[in-house]
Amino acid sequence: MLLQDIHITKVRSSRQFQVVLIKPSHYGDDGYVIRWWRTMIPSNSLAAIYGIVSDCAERQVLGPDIGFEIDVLDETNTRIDIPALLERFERNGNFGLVGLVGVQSNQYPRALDIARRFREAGVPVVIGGFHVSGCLSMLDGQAIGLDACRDMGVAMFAGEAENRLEIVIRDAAEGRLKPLYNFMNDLPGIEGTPVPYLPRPYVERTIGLNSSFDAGRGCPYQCSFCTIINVQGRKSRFRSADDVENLVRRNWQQGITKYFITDDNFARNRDWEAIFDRLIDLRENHGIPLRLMIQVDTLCHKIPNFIEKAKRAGVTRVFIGLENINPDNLAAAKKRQNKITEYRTMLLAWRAQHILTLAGYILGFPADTPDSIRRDIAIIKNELPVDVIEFFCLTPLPGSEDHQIIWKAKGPLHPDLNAYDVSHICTTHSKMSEQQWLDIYHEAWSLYYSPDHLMTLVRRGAASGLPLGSLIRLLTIFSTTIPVEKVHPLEFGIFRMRHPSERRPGLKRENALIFWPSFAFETLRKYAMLARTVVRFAIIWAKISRDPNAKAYMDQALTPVSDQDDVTLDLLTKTTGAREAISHQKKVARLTHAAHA
Ligand code: B12
Ligand code: SF4
Repeated sequence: MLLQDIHITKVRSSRQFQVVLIKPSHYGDDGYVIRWWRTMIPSNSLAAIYGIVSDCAERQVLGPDIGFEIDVLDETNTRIDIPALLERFERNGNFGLVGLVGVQSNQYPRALDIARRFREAGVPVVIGGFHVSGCLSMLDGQAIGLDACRDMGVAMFAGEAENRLEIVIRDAAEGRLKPLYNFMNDLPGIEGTPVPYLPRPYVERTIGLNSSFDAGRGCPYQCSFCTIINVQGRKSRFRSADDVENLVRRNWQQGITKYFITDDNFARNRDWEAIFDRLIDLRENHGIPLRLMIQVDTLCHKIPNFIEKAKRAGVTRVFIGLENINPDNLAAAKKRQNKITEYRTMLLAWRAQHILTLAGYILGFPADTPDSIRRDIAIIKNELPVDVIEFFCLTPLPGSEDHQIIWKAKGPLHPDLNAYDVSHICTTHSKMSEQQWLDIYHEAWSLYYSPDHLMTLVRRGAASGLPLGSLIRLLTIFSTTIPVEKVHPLEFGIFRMRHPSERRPGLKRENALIFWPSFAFETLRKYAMLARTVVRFAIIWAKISRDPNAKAYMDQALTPVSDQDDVTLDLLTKTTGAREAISHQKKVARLTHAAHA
């Protein structure tokens, strides 16, 4: 999108402080920024910072004579036209601030490339997000790459911006930005703070008008690959039901009713019930047709009423951190709260409410080998009633305990932060070479999304009364993104865009006469592949809708949980960890029974 198309929020006054909020993307394997015409999921980090900046503007934090102009640019769906932005800053005497928002480790190199151009022109720049916060929380204050900010004069912000952003804005307006704002030891309460919000023109850049909010932050568990607990803490902090109602009503006024609630684990949000109750009220008594996607853990079904209330609140899709089916791997990652013996009960409980399940599955835990991964995927396909699986490579993300351990031991870590996107290999594995690990990651997608299993997934969906259109849309995206676009489905969008100016510095700039024809050819090739998949699904859909017995379909995965599962299911018998888990469970049951006898 060019600058003239950008919707700019203005709070008018005689002098304007310009705020440009940029959520950087990262470079793909071809060296070009990953950018789409439209994306699937909005950036909640941008919505959160926009909400806070617009609150600062309304409160006139720079005094009554200074207004605000706020731009929001999500690079995954918007081209950052740096020359045009620089011209506008120049016309305003560089009175303003560029905020690089929600910058993850894989986005850090791109963020620095953007920052460099603004800093060369003397525009104040501040960077925030998980890379800076995670590194300052777990490393020595310089690693990894933080000195690049200091060298360029980019201010770093670690921690959360609620009640703090105005300090940065005032410093920028007075031309005295500090090198570092570190609030890591002082996480704010978020109840009553400005809520995440984006005006509709920005939301329209995502397909299906989806907005987002984080209802809470923090998770009580201690998974060693997790960055969240070291950045947002382990204590549950949450927005109140009033906050949530406020943001739902504001969005309703602009015709937006679909949300991704980005809490990593909404089931552990201490106020989940009050929030669900309010959403239920808004849906059932005030006619707001809410549709939600949430993220939960594998024990959420044990919380009384959680799944039932999720359904009534409008949840249509749930993302579950399944991570692995081998208890040895889960124990190695300190994810002992994941009990494989509960997986089927939990998945069937969501299915009973006709809610689609998407599970994250990590490849590269210590006990994994290419063969064990193939075996585990076959077990999942046959025995777990899950709809969509997303595979990730186990990655020591900066900010996690795993990363800290390797970094302290000076162990193997990929030197290019751009690779930390959980689809690349960033460290070594004791049982697989880097190539074997990468190969099995790619093979995993084709094993799960094989033509026969896609058919089975739709059959199961039809038998369980799942929304078939929605299921088929998800399966189309998840089965094609890796082979067609070579990016992870969570980074997917419609129509991959490219511009010669967006190639990573240091890589050769392609001649326009070669660049544009090859871009056109590549696009046609990809859409031909996509069309084939769409036709395949149309045939599956037609077949299943015409089948009078579709509702009666049954297989092992859909079979209700039984006492015999621990002797009949491969899930519970094929690994030593699973057998031990079962024998431990039986021992506990025996002892509990004896104690009550
Ligand atoms: C929702 C989500 C997504 C969504 C949307 C992205 C988004 N940022 O909204 C989607 C599905 C697209 C996504 C994708 C990916 N994600 Co993600 N995602 C999340 C998640 C669960 C929540 C984000 C959120 O809403 N946070 C709440 C906001 C308010 O917090 P925040 O962004 O940190 O912002 C606060 C502060 O950092 C600070 N701040 C931030 N920016 C700025 C800027 C300025 C100027 C200032 C002053 C302050 C400031 O103030 C903000 C308000 O308090 C986080 C985990 C988490 N709990 O944050 C992972 C997380 C950010 N994702 C992560 C990863 C790795 C990815 C992917 C690469 C991998 C993948 N395939 O999933 C892709 C990348 C694609 C992309 N383009 O983003 C990692 C990043 C770790 C790291 N060290 O890099 C995280 C931390 C999860 C994890 N596994 O550890 N993600
Ligand atoms: S359950 Fe999720 S958010 Fe909580 S510690 Fe584990 S990975 Fe992190």
